[in-house]
Amino acid sequence: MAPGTRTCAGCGAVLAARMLLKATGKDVIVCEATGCMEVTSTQYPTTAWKVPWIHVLFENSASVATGVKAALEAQGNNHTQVIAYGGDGGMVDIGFGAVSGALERDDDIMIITYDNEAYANTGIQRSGATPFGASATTTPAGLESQGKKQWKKNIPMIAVAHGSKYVATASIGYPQDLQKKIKKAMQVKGARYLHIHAPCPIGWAFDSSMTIQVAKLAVQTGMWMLYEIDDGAFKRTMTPELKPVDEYIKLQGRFKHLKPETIKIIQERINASWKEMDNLEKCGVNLRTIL
Ligand SMILES: Cc1ncc(C[n+]2csc(CCOP(=O)(O)OP(=O)(O)O)c2C)c(N)n1
Repeated sequence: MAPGTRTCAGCGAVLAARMLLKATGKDVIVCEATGCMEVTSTQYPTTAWKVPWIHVLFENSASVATGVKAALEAQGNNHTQVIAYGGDGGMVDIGFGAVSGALERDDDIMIITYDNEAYANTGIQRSGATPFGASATTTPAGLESQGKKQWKKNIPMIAVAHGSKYVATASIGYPQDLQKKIKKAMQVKGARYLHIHAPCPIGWAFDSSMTIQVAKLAVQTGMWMLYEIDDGAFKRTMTPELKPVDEYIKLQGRFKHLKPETIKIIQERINASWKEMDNLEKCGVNLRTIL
């Protein structure tokens, strides 16, 4: 990824792309859905991508990646990694049918979501990955609405339920963990799924100097949990002593309307998931087998 993109100051998504490519090296083809990382990186006739990159529709990056992989195989090329890449709107919602198809067929591609928790480039509309309570332009906080009413959609677990051999969550706040997971995923044949949490200063309303701090706090409070599911075996890759979620929430304008009782609901949900993850690790259930 070349410097000089037109991303906003403090953009987490461009860091995700940079960290990803540092881990993969140059023998990759990226098939990217429309979204922030496309509009900011490829103003005609320039490009910030130093690897082959294809702009595809909002809804079909995984299908295009499958086709590219098939074409490479027909040419006898079995070394180039093909990546289906997109934001949460493109991968978790509108392109999810294509993602699901590739996972179910076990196509030999890496499917990667950079998750800025909104349809950011079109004006911060809520997506399936927007967290509960967050204000977005389609779930605004005000007298009639208290932000998003639903919880964040859990695509990593849905990917495992498709039988994916390697699924992981990552964060731009922890680059080494992220890159280790990318490298590991590259060794696996079949459809692999990685979900990278990438804070967005504009959409989440925090100062652009705080992107990494916000990313780290998401993990340290349990709002975003780092784990991998390797051949069905679930393992957290970071188990911090969880800080109160308020420390994460209070930094962001999208949550500023939340009342203490709503923050309590979020905290309880985090505590419950964390406990279930403890149980999952202790009992050693194979998720590929049971889901
Ligand atoms: C079928 C279709 N619907 C809507 C759009 C308009 N559109 C382009 S990008 C985008 C939002 C992308 O959101 P996301 O995938 O989360 O990526 P981000 O912008 O946050 O990086 C939308 C709604 C489109 N290009 N195609």
